[in-house]
Amino acid sequence: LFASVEMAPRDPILGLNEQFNADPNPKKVNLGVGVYTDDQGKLPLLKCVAAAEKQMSEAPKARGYLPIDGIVAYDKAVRGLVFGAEHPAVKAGRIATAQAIGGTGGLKLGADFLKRLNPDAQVLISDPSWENHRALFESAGFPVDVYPYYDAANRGIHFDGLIAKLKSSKAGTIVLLHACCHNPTGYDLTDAQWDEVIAVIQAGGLVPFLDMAYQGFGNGIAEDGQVVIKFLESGLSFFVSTSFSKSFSLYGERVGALSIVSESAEESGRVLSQLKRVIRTNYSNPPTHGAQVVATVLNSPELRKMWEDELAEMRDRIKLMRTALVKELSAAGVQGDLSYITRQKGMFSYSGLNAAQMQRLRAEFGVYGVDSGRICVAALNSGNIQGVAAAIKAVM
Ligand code: PLP
Ligand code: TYF
Repeated sequence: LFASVEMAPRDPILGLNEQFNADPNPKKVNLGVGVYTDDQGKLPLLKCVAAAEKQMSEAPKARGYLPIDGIVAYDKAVRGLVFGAEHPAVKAGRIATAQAIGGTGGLKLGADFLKRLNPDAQVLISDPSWENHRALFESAGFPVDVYPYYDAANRGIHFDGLIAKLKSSKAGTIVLLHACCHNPTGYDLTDAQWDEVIAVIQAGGLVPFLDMAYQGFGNGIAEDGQVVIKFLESGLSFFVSTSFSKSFSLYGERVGALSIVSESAEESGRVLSQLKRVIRTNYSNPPTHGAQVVATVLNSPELRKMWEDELAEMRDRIKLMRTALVKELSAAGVQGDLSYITRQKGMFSYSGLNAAQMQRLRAEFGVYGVDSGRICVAALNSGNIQGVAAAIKAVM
């Protein structure tokens, strides 16, 4: 039966973890996968999460099947977080939100739904993007092309190229956009650039799909969410996938959501009914624990405040590491303008190092980053940063 099955290539990022774990170097540093660790190099268990779990364990509940679209209080809390509980679009019932298996699950639900709705559409992702974007939309049956994004020469965004590509795309083209903290480059559009993107999308009849995997890691929860509000105010119909993997440090619980903004409550009802069909034929209904934790935190003023503070702490520590990296690289003798490191947002820095240099970093120094040159600055800490800076200098 399986004689003709070929070995599939490893995930370029998750595959690095296996290599890292097998490396006997005691000084090894994992800057590959996008996971936040604290200054002790530990994956944090947020206090708000522990408190919610304590509450839950003190009043243990039997676990029946959840509704197909997930915990009602969770969906409502996510909608409030992403769009604002008081926004007229929310109050008008124009936004359907369904619990999903992580941000990846939210993207896949949206992709499967869109395939049924508009089977001949093309999908555009940024060049470069999170590797899984292409794979995921291709596996849903779409041809996937790219829009220009990273401008290596100027260490920023190739905005003219992006706009030109959108302008030349057919109506109905699905455009996947990183709402904040672009993975892998760390470069985000400015407010004015978002306005222009929205105008072009609107004029061309394109379908926006926002991927929000790092809300709160850029400038703040509300600040990072402003992009979603801009789309909402434009009157467009669009998709938003949400991930709480990073913002709640709940990677393994697979907590996410898909929200679909439509034109009326009536339309939203029909859209949700079709979305539920996609869910039912994939996994029937979602799991309880992680979403219950997030709902408990978001719906309790006290725990929510705790979460906002803990998220701010993660964001501030990442910013501190960016400044420290600039300082340590300079101290190690790296010349030139390093300000791009502090201009980038979120967990990642596109270092500009090439694949050969990244491979040397791994082989000679035990510093694991992605071959694209991406390093996870959220995994730097006061104990490893000097060594990392010296290693980078050595391979330059
Ligand atoms: N989208 C982007 C841009 C990501 O970096 C990630 C990272 O994991 C995801 C989506 C997926 O999130 P999750 O781990 O919740 O599935
Ligand atoms: O880009 C990252 O590192 C994170 C984690 O297939 C990740 O988004 C990486 C690869 C993957 C799933 C998650």
